[in-house]
Amino acid sequence: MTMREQEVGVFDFVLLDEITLEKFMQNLQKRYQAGKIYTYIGEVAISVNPYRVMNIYGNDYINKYKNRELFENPPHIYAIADAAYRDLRQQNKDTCIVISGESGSGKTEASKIIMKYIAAVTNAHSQHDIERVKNVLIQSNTILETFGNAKTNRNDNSSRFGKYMDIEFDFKHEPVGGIITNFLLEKSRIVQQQEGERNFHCFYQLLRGASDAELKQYGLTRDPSNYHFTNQGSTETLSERNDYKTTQQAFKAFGFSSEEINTIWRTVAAILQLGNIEFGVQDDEIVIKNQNQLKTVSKLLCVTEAEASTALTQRVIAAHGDIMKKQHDKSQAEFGRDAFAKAIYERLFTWIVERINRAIEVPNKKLAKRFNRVIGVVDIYGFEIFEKNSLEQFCINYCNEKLQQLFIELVLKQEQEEYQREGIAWTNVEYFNNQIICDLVEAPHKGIIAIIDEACMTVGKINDEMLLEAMDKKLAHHKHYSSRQLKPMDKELKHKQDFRITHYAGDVAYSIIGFIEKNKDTLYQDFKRLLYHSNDKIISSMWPEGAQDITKITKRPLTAGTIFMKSMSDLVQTLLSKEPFYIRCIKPNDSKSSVLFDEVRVEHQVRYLGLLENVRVRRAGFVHRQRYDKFLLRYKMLSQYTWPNFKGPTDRDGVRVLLEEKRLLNDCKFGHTKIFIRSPRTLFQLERERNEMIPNIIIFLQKQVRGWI
Ligand code: AOV
Ligand code: MG
Repeated sequence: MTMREQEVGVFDFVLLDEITLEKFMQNLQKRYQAGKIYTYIGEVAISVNPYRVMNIYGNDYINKYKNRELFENPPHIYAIADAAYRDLRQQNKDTCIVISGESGSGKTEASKIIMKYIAAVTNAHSQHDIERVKNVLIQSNTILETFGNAKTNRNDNSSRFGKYMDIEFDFKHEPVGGIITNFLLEKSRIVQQQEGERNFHCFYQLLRGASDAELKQYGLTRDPSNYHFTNQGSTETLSERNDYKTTQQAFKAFGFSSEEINTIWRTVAAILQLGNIEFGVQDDEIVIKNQNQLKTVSKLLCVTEAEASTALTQRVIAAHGDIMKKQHDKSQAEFGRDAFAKAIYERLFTWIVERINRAIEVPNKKLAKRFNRVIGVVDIYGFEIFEKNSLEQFCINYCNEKLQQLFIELVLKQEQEEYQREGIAWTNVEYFNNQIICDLVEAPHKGIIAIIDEACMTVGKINDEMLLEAMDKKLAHHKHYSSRQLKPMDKELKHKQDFRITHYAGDVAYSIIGFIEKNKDTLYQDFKRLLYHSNDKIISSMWPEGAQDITKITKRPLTAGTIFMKSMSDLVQTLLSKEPFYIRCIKPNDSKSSVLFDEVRVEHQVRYLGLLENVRVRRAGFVHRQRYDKFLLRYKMLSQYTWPNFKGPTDRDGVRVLLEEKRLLNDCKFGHTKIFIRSPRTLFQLERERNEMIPNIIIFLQKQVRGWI
């Protein structure tokens, strides 16, 4: 080990003397403490959240990494972004960058750093359109975070939706557009927040940032504790980077009209006001207790008070062609109000994403034809465990299983394929395959989602407990499933409604309560009709199905679980069609500290992310591989036979001659197009000798320029 390595550790885990968990942890900790937050495993970047502003993302760094090979500079996320962009350019391939890690590990920050890099390295002198696209790609994050992120107990700026973004390039490899796909927004947060958590950022931005006049227009006061939807968890002010003003500026950058901006904030206000509507019972009739509140909500949503009142207190049912009205009881009315609030927000969010997409889509047909390749960036919600875990966490954690599965498949497959393609023999490395957990969730008929769906489709009253019984029956023998009924002595399963999944990243106890309802995601038709008839054209456009004739609605909508499962499968297909790059994020501690390296927490993540296996796979094969021509170009000064130029027939022969002279042949294998080097020492020897030669080379070149040789 060199002096420098003793101080800052090795930059690539494959260079460790021994691949043990202990050595791995030592290296990670050493680097973290030396302020080196990135380390490689081959082409995979490990990133440890620094929880402080790092001075490593400026233009000087961008220039340093631009157009460079991974090993030419210290590890950095810019190097991965550059590799993805270089592959796209040089090999004309679609690429993608998959960022994974648990909640608060730094995925969203990483995705922003990548966007910033790609925007910076693409040609700065090109036409207006390209500048526009670059700007909006970056600005889109501001808007998405305002409406899709919230403070949780794990992360003050936690993504509560999944995001996949394609950045589209034309044949000159300039960005010409983009498209964002969003996955399942955690909308239950609108009506309920756990202790210490907040609603989506936009509510606080509006209350704290809008002018007095605006608030008056919306009938709002500044204090979030006045609103049921913002006073259940925490009402604290975060030192938010994005405030109301920044969001407004981002809207303008996208060319949102003032009408559109007005509708957005008015809708946010309407949701806050809707949450304060209270119901009572008078003479056996359901009534709205605070009529003033109703008046405000109606005004904000541009519907009549009478219609709003009807939709909130009764529903119209079509049975055998007849139309009947049925009064809600109090709990139905409250359920309806909450479902309505969640749905309004979800539609607003989807509308905003579509509106952003319209602004960044490849602008005209001519350009569309020239559009050529994409880089996809995946930033999802990270694996999370809370005090109470429900269907939302179940979906989020399942999504993380899927990405882990992809990593396992591709990182191993890629290696294997490369060795095969190049005609090199190798042995497999053992690893935990989480396919079994994916199956537990998604298998047709016997997976958890299928069992929940079956319960939701069953006519008659099936409650959550009955669903749990059905799950217990079908899954009793599954290694990764357990429940209180099956294991009465298990202390972690506190309630009889709890079941547990042993995820790749740890055990999570879910409460079955609410699963059926959340999966059905019922919203009374009455609300759809109400908003379809809103005088606000934008709001109305979000509810097209409100135009349907009630007697003709027969189709049962897909369940939330099935929609999510399908979107995950689509995402995986999309990623499989691209050349993947990985960033694996690690959370160093649970207290957002910039100095604490919690060994237990980190070790757990290193284990479940399969990082050690990743190093072994990388090592069992070869630490380094490079095309013959490139290899020769880099090291030809090391041999008199190859310097200044190799005169033999092929680059491959040149590489052989060079390695033979250096007595390194034993450590290398010759593939069809690439040279494979087994041990890091060989690579280091070559690099060291090259560094030593460089001064001589400079003198040589100077002499040559002056005509002395
Ligand atoms: P996440 O995306 O992985 O969680 P974030 O990217 O939101 O996590 O990171 C959480 C917080 O850590 C950020 O708000 C920053 O304060 C800090 N942080 C992360 N990366 C960096 C960095 N490179 N430099 C400085 N600070 C950083 V979640 O969305 O919860 O799964 O659903
Ligand atoms: Mg995030």
